[in-house]
Amino acid sequence: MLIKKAPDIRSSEITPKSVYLRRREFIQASAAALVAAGFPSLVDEAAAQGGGLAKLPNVKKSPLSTTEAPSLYEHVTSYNNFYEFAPGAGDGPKNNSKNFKARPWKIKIDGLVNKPGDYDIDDFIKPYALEERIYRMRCVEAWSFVIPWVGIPMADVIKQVEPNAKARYVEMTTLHDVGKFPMQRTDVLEWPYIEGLRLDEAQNPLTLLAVGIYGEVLPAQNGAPIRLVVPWKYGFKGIKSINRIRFVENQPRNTWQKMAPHEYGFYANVNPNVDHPRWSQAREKRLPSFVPNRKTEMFNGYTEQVAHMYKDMDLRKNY
Ligand SMILES: Nc1nc2c(c(=O)[nH]1)N[C@H]1C(S)=C(S)[C@@H](COP(=O)(O)O)O[C@H]1N2
Ligand SMILES: [Mo]
Repeated sequence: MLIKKAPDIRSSEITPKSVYLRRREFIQASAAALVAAGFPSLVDEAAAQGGGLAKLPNVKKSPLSTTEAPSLYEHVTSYNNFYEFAPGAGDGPKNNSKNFKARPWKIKIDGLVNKPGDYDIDDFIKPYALEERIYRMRCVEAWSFVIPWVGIPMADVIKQVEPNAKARYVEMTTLHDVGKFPMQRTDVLEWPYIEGLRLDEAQNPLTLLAVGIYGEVLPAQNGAPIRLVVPWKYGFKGIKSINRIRFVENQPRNTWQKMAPHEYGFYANVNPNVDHPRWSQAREKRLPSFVPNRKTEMFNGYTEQVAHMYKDMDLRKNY
């Protein structure tokens, strides 16, 4: 039953693209008009962009950032995947989240830790140093972006809460609240959305709990107020709007693995050599281009930082 549902979801993913493309033409026309009027191009200004949301203070730049130019804020915030707001990737999540309120928000840390806790989101964030990390991001559906995240290294949080010797995995959950997330009234996915990492993956220096993009708080469609960022894995691992982080002994069953286990696994490491059952993963479309004009790199280009975690594993079997 769940497997039959999955193709229905995918056919609906085709529609938003044409809407998005028309929007893109409009944005590019506006950019051209600005250049003609003597203003610098939007591309040059990408690093200075934002959406007029609250600025995050005291953000330290990180040496773990890529030197690739960030994508445009407008693109990163109007082509999203967030089933709690709209099925399929496109501008649905942006359009359907206009009234979303990311505060007040509670977050729970529990399971196999010495220091569990229930926090208000701002109290949770406060003790940690915020970093800007510009990462390449790659969706399992072969689109990609370069996004300047602002967040807390997850390793810092893990150190603070002290998982005990039995903890081997971290399970993360999206808030289940039909008042905030309209699609949770439907059964397009099993709610709440769940993701997980092995403890060493969660402790990897690249793993971030993001609270912002482009120096500002996260817009709703990008996962406000806090979401996971693991740049060497396919996008679906990056669970949004987290309200629970639980330390567990057994591998969590993540949402997309439940929906279609033969297509989406637990590890979901970006791998150009292992095709998705229905399409190639060798190349990618760096949005706003919809032409697969870039080669996808092993671990999305983060081999040096992450390959050691998988050296004894068959990555064809553990997809
Ligand atoms: N709670 C929740 N998290 C989610 C999703 C979702 O539907 N619900 N979609 C995932 C998928 S498939 C992708 S590609 C990324 C997209 O993140 P972005 O929209 O910020 O680029 O979010 C991931 N996190
Ligand atoms: Mo995705």
